[in-house]
Amino acid sequence: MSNCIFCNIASGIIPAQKLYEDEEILAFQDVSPQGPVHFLVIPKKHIPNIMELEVTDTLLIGRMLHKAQALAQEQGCAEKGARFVINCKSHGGQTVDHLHIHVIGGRPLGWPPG
Ligand code: DGP
Repeated sequence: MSNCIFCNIASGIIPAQKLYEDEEILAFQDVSPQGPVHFLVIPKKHIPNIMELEVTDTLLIGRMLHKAQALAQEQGCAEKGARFVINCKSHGGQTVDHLHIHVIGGRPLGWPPG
């Protein structure tokens, strides 16, 4: 989608600090980090949010989660862990309407969310 920020990052129109890329998925640093570690994992194809995920996307979302885990480990989160978050629509606090997994770590995080 031409007016989607993350589609434009995936296609290289908008620059980002990329951590990983293949034909289906992209991981990059969040522009507004909420911890020493904060990156996003997105599908390159435009899926607006997790409510729109299809059963045919099962392998894709599995690969995204596995890549989120691997990158979190690379960034030193294996021992103490991290937060893996998918915000969805207005009540979930989603601000960019392109499915993304947040990985936030490097410090203790509070729970429950406000
Ligand atoms: P959410 O609220 O779950 O939709 O999170 C969207 C995240 O996307 C938020 O943490 C900030 C990040 N973000 C928004 N615009 C950009 C951008 O242009 N570049 C990068 N790297 N991150 C962005």
